[in-house]
Amino acid sequence: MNKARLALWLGTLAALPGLALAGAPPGVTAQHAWVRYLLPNLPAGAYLTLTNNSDTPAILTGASSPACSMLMLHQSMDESGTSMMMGVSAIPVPAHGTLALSQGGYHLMCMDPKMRVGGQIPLALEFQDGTTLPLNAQVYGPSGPP
Ligand SMILES: [Cu+2]
Repeated sequence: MNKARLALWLGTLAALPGLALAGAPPGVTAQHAWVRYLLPNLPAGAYLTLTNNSDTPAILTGASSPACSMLMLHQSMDESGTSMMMGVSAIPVPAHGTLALSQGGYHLMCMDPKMRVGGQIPLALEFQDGTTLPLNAQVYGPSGPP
């Protein structure tokens, strides 16, 4: 399907009464999602790899989970030898590319985590185009995956 036809098709869908244009971002998948759980009163980092097989960049703009009071987009950086992290508003996944959310880089931060080691938690990743990618993340303790 070419771009004009795709736009026409999406427009037709959006015009149908009561049918919201949601669903997963086309061509975007998540792999190896996991959470490092420490203690209930400490934020838990969530990590995964995003693969974008589409022709356009996929811009991650938000995340949520019932296991977290907030699931924030974070970036770690080295500031003169000290590791810092800050909130970011967007994480781009390049067209036909992958992006690893990892320790020391982009990651998700789960505030007030409600989970147990060995379990799984559901996450929802929200993209700029209004699509949402649901996935499950495996919960590990401080040492992470084996
Ligand atoms: Cu963080």
